[in-house]
Amino acid sequence: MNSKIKSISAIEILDSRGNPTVRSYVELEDGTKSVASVPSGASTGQNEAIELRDGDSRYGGKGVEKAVNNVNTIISKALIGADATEQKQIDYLMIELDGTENKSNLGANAILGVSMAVAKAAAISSNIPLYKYLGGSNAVRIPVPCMNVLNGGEHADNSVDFQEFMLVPHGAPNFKEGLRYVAETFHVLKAILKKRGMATSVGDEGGFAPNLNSNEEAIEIIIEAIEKANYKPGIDMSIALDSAANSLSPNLDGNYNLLWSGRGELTSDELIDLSGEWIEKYPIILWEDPLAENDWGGFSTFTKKYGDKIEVVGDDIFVTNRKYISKGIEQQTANSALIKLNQIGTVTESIEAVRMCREAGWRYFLSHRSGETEDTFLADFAVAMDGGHLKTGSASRSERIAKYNRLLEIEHQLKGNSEYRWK
Ligand code: 2PG
Ligand code: MG
Repeated sequence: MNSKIKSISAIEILDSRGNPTVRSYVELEDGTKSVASVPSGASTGQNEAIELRDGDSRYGGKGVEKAVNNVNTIISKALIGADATEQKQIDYLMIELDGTENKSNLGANAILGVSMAVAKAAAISSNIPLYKYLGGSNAVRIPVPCMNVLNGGEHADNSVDFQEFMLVPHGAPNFKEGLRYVAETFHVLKAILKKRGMATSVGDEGGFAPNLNSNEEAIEIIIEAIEKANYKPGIDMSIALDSAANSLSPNLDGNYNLLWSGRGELTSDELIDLSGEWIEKYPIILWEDPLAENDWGGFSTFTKKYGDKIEVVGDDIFVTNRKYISKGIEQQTANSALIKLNQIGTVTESIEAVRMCREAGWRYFLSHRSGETEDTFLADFAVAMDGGHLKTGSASRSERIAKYNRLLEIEHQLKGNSEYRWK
């Protein structure tokens, strides 16, 4: 095995929304070849690492030829000869090469594709599955699949305020069964919507996107589906929400507008109280971005009130960045952080964010993006990070299913040595 990097290159491909993204290739001296593709978000936090886009006439300005070119020239030149097993060294070399705080120079899309492809190449060359290569021999826990069956907000053109309504099969005995629980419920939900004459077309993450009168109606229809599928709400499976509250708050502060629910304008405190009523009433187990990214005070109040009952996850507020996660830990802003590889831009920094959460006694929730590809890196990464849960969309759209299928494969390969538990 000679794990020295022989060549690095990239091309422009399309993501699941038909927008350009970066695909990177790494070849090692021993002949190992790997490929990785970069995801892309729609409801992004202000402080995310920068996706470099061309801003010219191609693809409405969304082309990534500049990022591709940065891989093919600057990054490739700097990394040839480096040992692919030195992930941290390679990632920090790219960070240094970029020289900015948000990777705006080379582009987080350029850097992440290489970072992921390097990890894959090192795993292949070492003849170890990626999840074990990144997580060690104790990486045996398959995450509970939080399946986003109903889409709203910026991920669909319907009249639902919250972005994601997820099914969480924490009562299943293993991943295979958990996936079956939620996929069956997804089909029952479709039948219910159909029967009511509602749309069964899907949003960006593969969940249904019907027009509904309120967030409560969305939750209630999902509970009905759980029961009709013969599962017990709160016992076999619960509900997780991502309000993606940035999209409810034009100034990203303490003022909200639940446009579609007919609630009108709400202050941060009013929204927190309303959320509390729903937490009382419904089997909600996790709530992501219940408030907007600049509403740090609201987040802390929310966590103080409900953090002992549910997992409170910060996504846009922390952007997988240790700078913001550490502030959150200090101020008890939440009790969990969403981890998205492309929000920070390297595998190493994502691992460091996970480690920071773990050391603080926080949970961390591994996540895809709404714009995805067929790359299954996330599935292996989630097992490696041992976080106990992940979200990677619904039971439709192959870019989502690919990750679930990879998790089925990992569980199968572990031959009864795998674990499956919510906490
Ligand atoms: C989110 C994500 C993923 P996006 O808000 O958590 O579900 O959406 O990738 O559009 O930021
Ligand atoms: Mg989110």
